[in-house]
Amino acid sequence: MNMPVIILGAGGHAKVLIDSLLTASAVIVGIVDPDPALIGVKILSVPVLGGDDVVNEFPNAEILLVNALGSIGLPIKRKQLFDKFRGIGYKFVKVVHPSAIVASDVVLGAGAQVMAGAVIQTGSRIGINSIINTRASVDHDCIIGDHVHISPGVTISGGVTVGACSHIGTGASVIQGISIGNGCLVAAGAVVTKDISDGEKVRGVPAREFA
Ligand code: JB3
Repeated sequence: MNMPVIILGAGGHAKVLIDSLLTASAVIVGIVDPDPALIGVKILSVPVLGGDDVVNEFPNAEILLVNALGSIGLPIKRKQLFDKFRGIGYKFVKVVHPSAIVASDVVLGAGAQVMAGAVIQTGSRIGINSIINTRASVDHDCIIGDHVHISPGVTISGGVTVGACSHIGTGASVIQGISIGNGCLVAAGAVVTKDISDGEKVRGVPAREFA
């Protein structure tokens, strides 16, 4: 990474991303966050500079962005933030923690984030702005769509498809060959053994739909 970066958001996910970026010797200019009470606060030595308007002070050809807004449900706000800045020409950097194992042929979309201890096996593709969180495992030939959050400790077996804007909760498991639609929510700890349609929410073992 040879351009300085700005971090969008000053919460828990930001802290983890900053740690990863500092490990990779990235130059971090600062953090932006809408909460005025955070101005001047430092996260791992990186200061909060102000709100999102601060980004506009940096030409989009001279800075890269990191979307540090996480999500505990559907990643709608995270997608909106990404789209807002991408729409005015800013680029999002991929973040891959040095301890992650990513097979050589894996394709990571713009702004994809692969956190510590994650494993992504050969033949897989990760969409733009998606998170493969701490110690999650995505096995061979999986297609993970755009703006997806694969939470910590998730296990996804081979040949699984996850549609755009879906959230797979902490510790969930998905057996081989399953297709999960767009905008789906898989609750923490669920075991998915059947395909899931667009917009469906499932939980439990085996996973079943809930309202
Ligand atoms: O489970 C794990 C390992 N990580 C979770 C992550 C995936 O999602 C984490 O525990 C949290 O549940 C969540 O992380 P996140 O988004 O960092 O949550 P939180 O600690 O609540 O911080 C969100 C920050 O984003 C707050 O400081 C908000 O003010 C800020 N924020 C909200 N909207 C925004 C915007 N920042 C910017 N720049 N722009 C916005 O529009």
